[in-house]
Amino acid sequence: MYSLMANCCNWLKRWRAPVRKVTLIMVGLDNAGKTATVKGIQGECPEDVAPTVGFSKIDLKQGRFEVTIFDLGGGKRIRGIWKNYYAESYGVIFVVDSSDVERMEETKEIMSEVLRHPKISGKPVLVLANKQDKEGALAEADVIECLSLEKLVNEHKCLCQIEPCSAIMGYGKKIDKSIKKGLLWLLHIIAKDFDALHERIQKDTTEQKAAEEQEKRERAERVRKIREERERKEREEAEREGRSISDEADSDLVTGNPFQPISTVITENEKKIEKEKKRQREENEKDAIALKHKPDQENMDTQSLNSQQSSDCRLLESYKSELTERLEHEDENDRPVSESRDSGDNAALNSGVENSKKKAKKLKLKRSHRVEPVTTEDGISPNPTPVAPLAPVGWETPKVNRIRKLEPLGETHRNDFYGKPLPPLTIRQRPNSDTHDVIS
Ligand code: G3D
Ligand code: MG
Repeated sequence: MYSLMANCCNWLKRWRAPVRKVTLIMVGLDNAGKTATVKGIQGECPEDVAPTVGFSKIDLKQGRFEVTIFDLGGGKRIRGIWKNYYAESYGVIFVVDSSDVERMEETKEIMSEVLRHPKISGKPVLVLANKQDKEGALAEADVIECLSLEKLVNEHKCLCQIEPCSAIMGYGKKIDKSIKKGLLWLLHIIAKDFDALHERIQKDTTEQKAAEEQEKRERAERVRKIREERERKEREEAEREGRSISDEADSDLVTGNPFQPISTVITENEKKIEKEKKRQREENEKDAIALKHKPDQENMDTQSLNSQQSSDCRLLESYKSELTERLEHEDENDRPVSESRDSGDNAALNSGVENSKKKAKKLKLKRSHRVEPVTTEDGISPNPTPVAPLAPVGWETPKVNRIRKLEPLGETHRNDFYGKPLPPLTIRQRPNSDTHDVIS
């Protein structure tokens, strides 16, 4: 009855105990049987295993423990990574190939190296004397002797247990009992001193992280210095070869930060445009100055242009004079024959008696449209006799002989004086003239 109650209390204690996460490392020489062992623990067949590159990790649950085992590669070149896992490790599983007597010395050295590391010393160690199924395998006592195990563990204050086993004997529930026994022993020792171990591991991992950060910074600094040195050498080389530094500046522009605020980009563009405008203004001014000092040939061209304009003026004047002549001629025709003979007298006084009021009114209306006669410079005298139809001013007509009756500009007359159709009226814009139409 008493023992039953004690068992119940123990069960309750275990049930109420918190889940503990424990990390273990599995180390030893290559080919010792580490991967085969973890596979067997995990429940996989340990027969077909490949050499471990780096490390492999398994997670398993054992009682109130959540166990993580790091199976670290045992090759000579990879052993350097072991120390990165020491800080977080609660205990060590050291696998020995008991059948490989030749490598016992090497095994001893490696074990010594591991146990004397400050992050391992004082932690529990499980030694698995593996491959006991093989012929010629060293027994437990021989392994202890070959490795000077007692001395080592005492030196480094590590609690130790050695288990002769065979990893390929079975896996899962049928795993070699020695392996299972050894694992339980290790977890038991860890559980006994868990708080102290946990505190140490926390401290060690914090220190290790700080050291890693420091190393990272130092590495970055080393890389920066190497890069600076390389760039300095490249610059010196470029200077020796005579390459310009502006090329490097251009390359800086290209490799500059492309993500700039839009306001900066707009301001820069505006400055560029302003600069370009200024440059163009200066060029125009230069051109204007150069034109002033051009040779006489251009002056001659200008003179010919002016003469052309004066010719147009003369043409216009002749047109005006012709128009005046025509109007006067029409007036004379409208007058009575007696008056037309005596044109020198004051016709207005006499005609008031002889002509009707209607006639006078018509004459007045016509004279209101008259233009004062102008004597042309080239001596062309207006010819009152209608000979040929007048071409519109602006056409290349050298001489005006006859002016047809002036008509309102709004009306388009298709026929000339003789009833022949006229070409369409074109309006020529004179150079430097504000008016669009010479006639207007
Ligand atoms: P390692 O991880 O420590 O490097 P492995 O070693 O687990 O890869 O095993 C290396 C070789 O030893 C494997 O054989 C494996 O089958 C074998 N081995 C592991 N444990 C035992 C054991 O207990 N007995 C015997 N007889 N052999 C074992 P291969 O041929 O695959 O290289
Ligand atoms: Mg392996």
